[in-house]
Amino acid sequence: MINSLFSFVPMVTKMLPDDYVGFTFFVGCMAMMAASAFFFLSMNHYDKKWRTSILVSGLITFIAAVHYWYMRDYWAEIGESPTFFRYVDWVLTVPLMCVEFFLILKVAGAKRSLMWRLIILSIIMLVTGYFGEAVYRDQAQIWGLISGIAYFAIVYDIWLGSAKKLADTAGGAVLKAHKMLCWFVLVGWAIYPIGYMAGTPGWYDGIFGGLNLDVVYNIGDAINKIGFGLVVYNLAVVSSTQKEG
Ligand SMILES: *C/C=C(C)/C=C/C=C(C)/C=C/C1=C(C)CCCC1(C)C
Repeated sequence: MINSLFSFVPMVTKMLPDDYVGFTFFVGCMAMMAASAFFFLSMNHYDKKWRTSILVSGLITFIAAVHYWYMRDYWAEIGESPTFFRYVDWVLTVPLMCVEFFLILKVAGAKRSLMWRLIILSIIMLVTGYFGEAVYRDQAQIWGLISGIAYFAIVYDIWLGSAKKLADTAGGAVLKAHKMLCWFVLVGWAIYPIGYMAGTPGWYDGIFGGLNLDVVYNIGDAINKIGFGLVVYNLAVVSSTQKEG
């Protein structure tokens, strides 16, 4: 009775000093919140044409902050990997990262078809990953492979395909920002398959079995979501000051 009356009072659970999963959920949550405040508050300070790009940076970290809030609780209460919330978060934020490519390449005439192609590839990558991690765990290797092919299609498009051609046309600060985002996708996003291999059964057990899936994913999220946003933010800063000077 008392308990349900006071159910609005936040629950606090003990965190053990060697609970790296709990710790990275906690710090990740704070980092995502701080990054969101930063992006939202600075979105109006630069050239108007970058406003939507910085807004999307803030939305990515904000959506992640809310999911981290839940995942932190889920882990503390239930002590299991919050796979469902994790993939819901990704299915919302990764397509938004694809939108960022489109937004910065718009100055070079990027078409919506580029945006949709990247979005659809990212959704294939995530849905097949979810199948392997949560639904058909004994076939994790196959689903991981299909997911990896979609991932490489994204890498190809932005590094060598149509997105790269648009970035070349744009040149200058846009080309530089595009290159940085490409590096994030090639190196930063490659952290995720490592987490996947650490958390699912397969030929790779002997290599990545010692790592914790959630710790790897949490590190990947902090690097990629905040890093991506900062690249876009930096593009707005650089190209707004260039104009004045
Ligand atoms: C903010 C969240 C991001 C940037 C998440 C990215 C996730 C991936 C690039 C996941 C990729 C995967 C593979 C390439 C194969 C194994 C399954 C996944 C879904 C972990």
